[in-house]
Amino acid sequence: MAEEEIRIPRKKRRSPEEASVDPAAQEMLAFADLRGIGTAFSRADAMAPCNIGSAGMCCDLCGMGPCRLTKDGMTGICGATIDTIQSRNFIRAVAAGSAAHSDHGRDMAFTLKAVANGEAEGYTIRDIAKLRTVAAKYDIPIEDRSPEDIANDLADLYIDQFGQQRGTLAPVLRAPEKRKKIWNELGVTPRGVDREVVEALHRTHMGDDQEPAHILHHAVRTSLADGWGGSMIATDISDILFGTPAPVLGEANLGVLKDDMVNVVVHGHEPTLSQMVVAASQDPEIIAYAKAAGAEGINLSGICCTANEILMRQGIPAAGNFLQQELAILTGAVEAMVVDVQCIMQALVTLADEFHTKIITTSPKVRIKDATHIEFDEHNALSIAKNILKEAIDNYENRGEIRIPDYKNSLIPGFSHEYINYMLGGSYRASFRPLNDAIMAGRIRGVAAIVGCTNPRIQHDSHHTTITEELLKQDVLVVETGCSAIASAKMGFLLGDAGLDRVGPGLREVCETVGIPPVLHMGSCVDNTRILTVLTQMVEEGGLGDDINEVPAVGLAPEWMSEKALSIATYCVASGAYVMMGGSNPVEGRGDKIPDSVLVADYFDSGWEELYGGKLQFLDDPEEMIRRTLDHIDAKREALGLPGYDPTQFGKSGDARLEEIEGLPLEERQAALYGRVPAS
Ligand code: NFS
Ligand code: SF4
Repeated sequence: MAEEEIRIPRKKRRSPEEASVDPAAQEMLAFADLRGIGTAFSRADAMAPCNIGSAGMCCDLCGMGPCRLTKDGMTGICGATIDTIQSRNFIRAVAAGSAAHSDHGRDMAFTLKAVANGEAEGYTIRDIAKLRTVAAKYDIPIEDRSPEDIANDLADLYIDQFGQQRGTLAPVLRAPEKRKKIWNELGVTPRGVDREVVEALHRTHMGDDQEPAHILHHAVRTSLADGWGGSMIATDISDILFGTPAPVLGEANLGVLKDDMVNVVVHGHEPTLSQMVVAASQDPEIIAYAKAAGAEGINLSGICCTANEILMRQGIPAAGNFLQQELAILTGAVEAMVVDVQCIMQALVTLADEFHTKIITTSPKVRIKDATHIEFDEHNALSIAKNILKEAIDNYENRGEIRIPDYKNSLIPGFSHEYINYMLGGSYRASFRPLNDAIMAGRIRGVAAIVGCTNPRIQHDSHHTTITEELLKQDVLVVETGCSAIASAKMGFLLGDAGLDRVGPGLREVCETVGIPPVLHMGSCVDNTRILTVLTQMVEEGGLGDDINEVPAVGLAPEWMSEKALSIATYCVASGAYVMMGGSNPVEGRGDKIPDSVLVADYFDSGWEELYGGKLQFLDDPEEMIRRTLDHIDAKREALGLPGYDPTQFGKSGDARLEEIEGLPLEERQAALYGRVPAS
């Protein structure tokens, strides 16, 4: 096809300020430009996305193709229509995302099994209370049994969820009753994780399922095996082995790297490795080894979701989110970047070649050509972690010139659903009542979950922070995970007092009373299941409807890029949520002239809404996402018969009120505070 017909947009090279809103990232991008070093940002500028593929109009499922459907009414060589092709591409992405999350969950289950049998060096069961709570949900006996015995049974049950052929995935029982009924009636209740993923691949082999709605029906089932299966299992076991998160003080951005220490950055997703690297970095023998090499010690930090795992449990700083993996290396101060699985760019190895950084792959599933491979094995994890750190320390002497941007911000992460429950009600009456009440009274207008990746095709962090900033002003409580949470952390939204002057009056009252930041960091991407749990508990608490789709809440992934994000979006929609994704739209291309064709984008919207009460939209403009978020929240409030949003009612209490009356004479101040002057 001639190039004019493909209409490749010629993109210009962006300045560092256009590429990212983060000053630390800008500084590193300016340095990369100066040195002529390529990054994902410059490569995104140089390579326009294929506008056929990006709109979902390309099929490469068989050797007769790839077939590119560029005109209305065209089909593939086999006759496949555009809606069939888009649905097949979409379910394949969902299957890959679901597989990635779930395989992580499977490895966690094997680790739990090894720990229960005393075969995993260095690991213990840290949260026995959570172990007992989770086991009890599945009727695993807990009374008079050792944690190891309970863990052994739970590990067996969880391992079985992956290969289960019939019946219902065990964690599904934790969904609201009404939701489970919908899934059962529609036939999308997931059976076994592996079964749904394999079936998704089978159905999309050449010449199989070719009815878009039927394909997408199974996309829902596959995604539910992730959200209410593999991911939920991963979160449960991470908490049991490494502790359920509670607020800790942390820091985020490249400024957490230290000029006089051995900097080791862990990047990827699985806490099994990173937790052991944390333990090894505190070992006196390793610290002495680092000192002998002339460093002050070891400075550990994280990138991507592995950063979130150790940040929310140990307060280990986050060097940045997805798009900062290369930028960390550009500082010249990273002795080793230790990676496990997912979201790791191959470009790291070539980039590291320009500096002294060692890229160390550790997963038996992930190797990168020319990287150092030190294979991780949970049976002798601590020794392996120490070896990895020694490699990094040995590399300290090779460090050249360094440039660490002087930008970092403090944050308080660690808002697991258990902690939110506790913080609202205290230990004796832990409950979601105060949260529901605050929403019902209109102090909190609604809840937005802002999650997901950063994407070099969008100004880095800009959508996350624009949307977060505006929703907070509108009294929307924001919960975040993944790279989105790191974006907000860098902007200072994850601090108690620091963020409150940027928050609407009602939400501010709640934050001051409870003592929480206006944005709650709930963990990594697999921890999006914590958000499902919170929504379920809000429903069970009463007053906000009896299913997730009735709660005034939305989900946003404003800078998505990974297939996992599509799986998350789909299971959230199937759970009843309104989900908006920012950036590329994989179902943008439409076969509007094809007789009887189902428009996939419309099906995601009104079709899914009819079935699940949730819907999925792909939008470019963050302002539009904000507008739709508020409209949706207000519509849900109205449907519940709640008072309309009225911020003028609030803000007359707490710190704001004190500030306001501080300058007044004593009597007037007392009158303002107590409504009268107390008798002396
Ligand atoms: Ni989620 Fe985490 Fe980040 Fe996106 Fe990648 S790190 S699992 S996929 S890029 S949020
Ligand atoms: Fe083309 Fe059909 Fe093969 Fe896809 S499955 S590549 S549309 S012939």
